[in-house]
Amino acid sequence: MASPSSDNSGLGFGVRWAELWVRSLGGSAYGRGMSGYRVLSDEQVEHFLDHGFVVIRECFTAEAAAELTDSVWTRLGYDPDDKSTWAAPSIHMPSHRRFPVQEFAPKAWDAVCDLVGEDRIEKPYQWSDAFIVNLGEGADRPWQDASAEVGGWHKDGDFFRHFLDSPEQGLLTLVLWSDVRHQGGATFVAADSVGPIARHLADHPEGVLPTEFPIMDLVGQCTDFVEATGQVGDVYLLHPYLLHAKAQNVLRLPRYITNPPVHLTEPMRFDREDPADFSLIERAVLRGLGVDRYDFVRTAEREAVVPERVRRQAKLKAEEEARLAAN
Ligand SMILES: O=C(O)CCC(=O)C(=O)O
Ligand SMILES: [Fe+2]
Repeated sequence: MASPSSDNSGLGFGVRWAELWVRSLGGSAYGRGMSGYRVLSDEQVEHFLDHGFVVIRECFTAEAAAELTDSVWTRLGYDPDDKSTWAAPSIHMPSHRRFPVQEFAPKAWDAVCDLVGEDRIEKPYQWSDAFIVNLGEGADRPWQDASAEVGGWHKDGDFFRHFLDSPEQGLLTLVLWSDVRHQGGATFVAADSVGPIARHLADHPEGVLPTEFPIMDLVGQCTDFVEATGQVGDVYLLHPYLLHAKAQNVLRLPRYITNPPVHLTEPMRFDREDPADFSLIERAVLRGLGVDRYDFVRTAEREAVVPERVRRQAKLKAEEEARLAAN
């Protein structure tokens, strides 16, 4: 019996040649790997569908991060060497600078394209220096592992009424601007929350306001909890439905992340003619609902919500600008 490698005629040879050719391109940037994706491996795709997230390591250097994080202490008005000046345990800072992800972190950009589809990403797709700094959240109590019982679980998107197909938050992203260690102020992720959220949104075609999710009931259905640790430059790309919570920072090592959403150019679709057109985000929702297709019919208008965060961050920004000017 001829082995596949000895088959130099017809399809076998052609397939092998194509594989070598694609490999020589690195399976990214110029062409797609055999999996059909720019950077995601088949294992990462399966991980995303099973656990709702993937980690893309080393998307930018520590030096590139430092250029943006260097001014954090001036902006905060705290002394990095004197913890007694760290007035707030965690701070959601406003943004001063925005920059294109495609140039700053091309690997992360390619992975977002793999998950969402490049033409479905609202442009410009930018990140910023709106750091979420965790200096010592819950440092006054003993460490608790991730579970449904720790506080703070939420779904991101405080600025719109949520529907099953909402385009406002197409992907949740955790960009690590510092090393993030176990017990050092990471983010907890409920990795099996796509199903509960998908069912809740499918049951509510009239939409759900950000404050209206029955969070304890939803997170109570979850058992797969992850602490999103990593190194500076790592990027967690998470399904927009994933419930998550700020973890304690009992180590009191300064932790900086950002959580920029990806906006979609159009609502998600769960009834596409050709199943190959479903994005991985849409496939994860269908898997969560346990169906191959779903005809979602919205029964209320989309609605923007202006969260209190906007006013708070405008005030913080003015204070930060005054400190930067005085420095
Ligand atoms: O600080 C964190 O780890 C999470 C923050 C977060 O989830 C948010 O601001 O929406
Ligand atoms: Fe969040």
